[in-house]
Amino acid sequence: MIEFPKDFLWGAATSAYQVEGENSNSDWWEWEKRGRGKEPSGQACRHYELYKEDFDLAKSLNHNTHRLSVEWSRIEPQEGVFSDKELAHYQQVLTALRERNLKPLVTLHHFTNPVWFSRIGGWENKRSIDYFLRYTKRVVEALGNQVEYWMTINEPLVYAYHAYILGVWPPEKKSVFAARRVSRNLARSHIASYRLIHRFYKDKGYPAPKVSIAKNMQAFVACQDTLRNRLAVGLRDRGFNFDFLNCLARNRSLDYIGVNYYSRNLVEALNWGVRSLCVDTCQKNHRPLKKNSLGWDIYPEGLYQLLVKLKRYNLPIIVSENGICTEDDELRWEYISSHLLAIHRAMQEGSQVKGYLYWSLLDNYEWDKGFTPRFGLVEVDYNSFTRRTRESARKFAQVCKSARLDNGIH
Ligand code: IFM
Repeated sequence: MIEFPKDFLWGAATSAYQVEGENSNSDWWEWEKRGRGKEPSGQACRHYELYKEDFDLAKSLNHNTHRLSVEWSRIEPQEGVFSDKELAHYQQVLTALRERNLKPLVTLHHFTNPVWFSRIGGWENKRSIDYFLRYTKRVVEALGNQVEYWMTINEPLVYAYHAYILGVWPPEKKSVFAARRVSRNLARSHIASYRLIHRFYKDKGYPAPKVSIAKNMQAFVACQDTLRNRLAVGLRDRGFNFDFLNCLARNRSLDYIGVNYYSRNLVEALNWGVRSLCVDTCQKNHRPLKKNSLGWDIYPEGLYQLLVKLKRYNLPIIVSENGICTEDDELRWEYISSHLLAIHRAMQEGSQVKGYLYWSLLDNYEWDKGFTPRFGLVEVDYNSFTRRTRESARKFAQVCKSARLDNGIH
């Protein structure tokens, strides 16, 4: 039996666009209307109306924390025009969480933008930093009295990679230069927002907030131990996992580190070209592992290794996303429990992990992959919008309640 600290944060995460439904002022909505992606998000999980029921479920599963995002395109549907109605909605959402003793962790940007913002160049535009700052200010003024934990931006490099290099998300660009501009503007926006949020809390006399980003991290593993693969692993680990965090840490803009971890990238660089060193993965099914329904390897060891490496920042860590899409609920529990064991092992070695948030509370809209991948602790029927708690969610609920997990050793 292993034990976690009594004050550990336990819960799940969602993002507005993936669960709320009808986010019709967003660039994603417009993109879907043009027939892009697998299917439109439509009503998603109708969480915009059903949030109280969903938080009742989280409460019944012994969660004490919930990560959510607020939707910029609802709050500022036109440039400079803020919606008091939508801000009031999110105030009610936060009140509903607090009434259930669920600590909110609020993300300001989770992949989607207002249409007006994307029309003026989105994150490529230098002025994106000012726009994001103005939005942050309004949100923090409206919600600051209810929030201790903020995440400014979710997975900045995943966003830049999909939208500006692979070109599979709006605005479908394929330019390394554009992606670099975007990631630079995202980093600057975070740093400016971090400072604004801290200043606001100080001026109001509120206790200091905790502000970070959600950083997607991957385990890069050499398929075969060759010099070229080792070089490729080093480049990817640095470029994808650490450079962005290093920049934020240098600018003293992290109070904790949010880690989103899912899988391993099995590196096999086929030649010495930059593309090969940075992108090629093993296609020969060497070193096979169990996979989720999207084909991602299940590799808890990678989370352990990353958490140990993150000790270099000497900051608290929250695992802000970790989860599996699968039709096999036993595999879901195997995934959760093995990753919790990995976290505990890293904590034994000095990693300051303070919480674990499963992705996701509900089955939801998985971006360009549509509704097929099932990540939820709770199953959603997309015809009737009824919810059904999965067995894995009940097992996880026992851990949340007792802060203990059976590791087979008694
Ligand atoms: O659904 C996404 C989420 O929006 C960001 N992190 C990864 C999840 C699973 O792909």
